[in-house]
Amino acid sequence: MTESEERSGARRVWSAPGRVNLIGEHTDYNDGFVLPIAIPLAVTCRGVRHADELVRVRSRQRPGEPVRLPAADLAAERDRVPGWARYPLGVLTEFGRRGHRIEGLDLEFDGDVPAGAGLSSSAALCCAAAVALRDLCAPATGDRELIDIARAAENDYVGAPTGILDHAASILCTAGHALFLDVRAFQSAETGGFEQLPFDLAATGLRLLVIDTGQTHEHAGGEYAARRAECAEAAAALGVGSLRDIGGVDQLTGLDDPVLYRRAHHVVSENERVRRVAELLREGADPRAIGPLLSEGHTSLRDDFAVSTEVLDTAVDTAQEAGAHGSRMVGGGFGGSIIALVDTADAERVGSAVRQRLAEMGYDRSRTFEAVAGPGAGPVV
Ligand code: GAF
Repeated sequence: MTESEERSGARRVWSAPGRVNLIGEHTDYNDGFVLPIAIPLAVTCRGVRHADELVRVRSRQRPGEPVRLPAADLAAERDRVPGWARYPLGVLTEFGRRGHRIEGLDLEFDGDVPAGAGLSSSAALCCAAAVALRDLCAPATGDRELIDIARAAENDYVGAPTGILDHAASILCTAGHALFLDVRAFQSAETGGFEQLPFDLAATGLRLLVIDTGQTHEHAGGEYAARRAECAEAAAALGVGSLRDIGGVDQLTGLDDPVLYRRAHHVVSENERVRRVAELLREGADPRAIGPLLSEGHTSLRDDFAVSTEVLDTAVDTAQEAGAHGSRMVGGGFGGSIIALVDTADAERVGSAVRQRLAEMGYDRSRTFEAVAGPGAGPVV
């Protein structure tokens, strides 16, 4: 922004999308593989710098909860700011901690990624703030650092112990592609570690439906952290740094604890599924071939990782019975959304069969939309 724009108060707008993960759940914090696409739901940030030292953040979804405080007090005031504002303020704090001068900012957020739906609304909020802050205050910040800033904001300021899947998806995804991310390779080098794989379902008469069940979840809750701890315990029992180091489920035989065995079995088999789906997309196979792998992923999340719910299981079973090629819960679990890979001709029927079944279970506010792989975060031109 030029000095005259700053004086005239011209605002600019940035946008960061939510995501669905085609496959690869609970693998990111185990140094493994994930395969998300950006969805057409996003958080926008309208921002401008000011000459004073106050930070102001507002959300159109929380009109009664604006925050206004001196930039120097961001860390100290953390417990007094409303929950939603901790995401952008965490990003500001993290930029400041890394030596950037953060002061005199006015940021207004808006968005349509439903909260608690497993579609990464919190990472979209962090990433919208992160790309705005980069352009307003720290233009040399690269994508890798932006992802790390957004993750650190969520882990340290908000207190949700997530991995990097959601932030990486929001920053790195590109339209028409699925993002194949090797988390270990990405985090241990300055370049590489990811690949954009063509993902154009319409061309083959397919659609990816997202059905938000209306059963909401929270990651700051204890179950997500408990699964992380169990994975770390399983890796330690196997004598490896992380479950990524286990090449196949046949190498789990030394793991005697039945719960740790199941957790590790999910992660190791899920990494294998991600690689197989990536390979199918890379070689241009008919995307119907990925359907059974998606459904296997759900069974593994339900039986081995124990993060599904009766509502999610019923939605997935109903989609499969109604003719989906594959279906699974997405995100961390304990509620949220499912995806279903369907022939275009079956989309309406599958969507309404699931919605009707959910309504019978008392979830009458479910919603369905089509996920077309969209662009990642950046300025809105
Ligand atoms: C949540 C987390 F934020 C991600 O880091 C990831 O672990 C996901 O759950 C499960 O794959 O979205």
